Amino acid sequence: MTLTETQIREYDDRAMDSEATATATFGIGCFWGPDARFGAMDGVVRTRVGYAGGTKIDPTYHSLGDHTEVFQVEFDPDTIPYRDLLNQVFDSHNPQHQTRKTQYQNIVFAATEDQRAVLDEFLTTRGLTADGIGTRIEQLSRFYPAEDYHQKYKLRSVSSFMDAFEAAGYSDDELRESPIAAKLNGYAAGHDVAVAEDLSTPDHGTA
Ligand code: MHO
Repeated sequence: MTLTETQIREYDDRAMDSEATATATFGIGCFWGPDARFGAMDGVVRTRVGYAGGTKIDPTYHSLGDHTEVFQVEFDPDTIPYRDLLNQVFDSHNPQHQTRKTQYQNIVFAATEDQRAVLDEFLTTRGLTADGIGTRIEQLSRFYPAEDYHQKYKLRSVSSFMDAFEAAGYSDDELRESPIAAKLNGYAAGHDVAVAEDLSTPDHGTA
């Protein structure tokens, strides 16, 4: 069976409110992959992809200016502490190296003083310092959400799931912000997800 529109709505109604989650933003290359991988993780409630780190106003995918592809996760810190996210991020790129193309640079945005303190402590345990690595460490000034077709990119290729969101009456904005969509996006990319609902094998037929 595939997910029903009722299951979609119920999952999202049960999910933790945005006021209760913390938010972290990272860039580690093309944003489609980490959007799916981090979305699949227990404790990650919402994800979205976008552009940040530059100065160009209202960047778009084809007119990115000096921005970088980034993904943003809203997470429950009691289930997945910021430190665990950092572990995943630093296991997924080489901090001693930086990509020349600004679009795909490795970048960690410390959103709060707390995040910055955890980051500095984390780097120390890895024998690294913020000043001594290729990875950019910055304050997030502004996050521009990417175009709809980049949001939940892997999920968009599974027509049975997309049909269910359409039946549930989800707009593109709602799909981007949907907690169950974050899980299904990870599932569609082949990651394990802890979702109680019985999921059919993703059918990558016509989208
Ligand atoms: N141009 C690459 C990466 C896309 S990513 C959103 C591709 O089409 O696979 O930069």
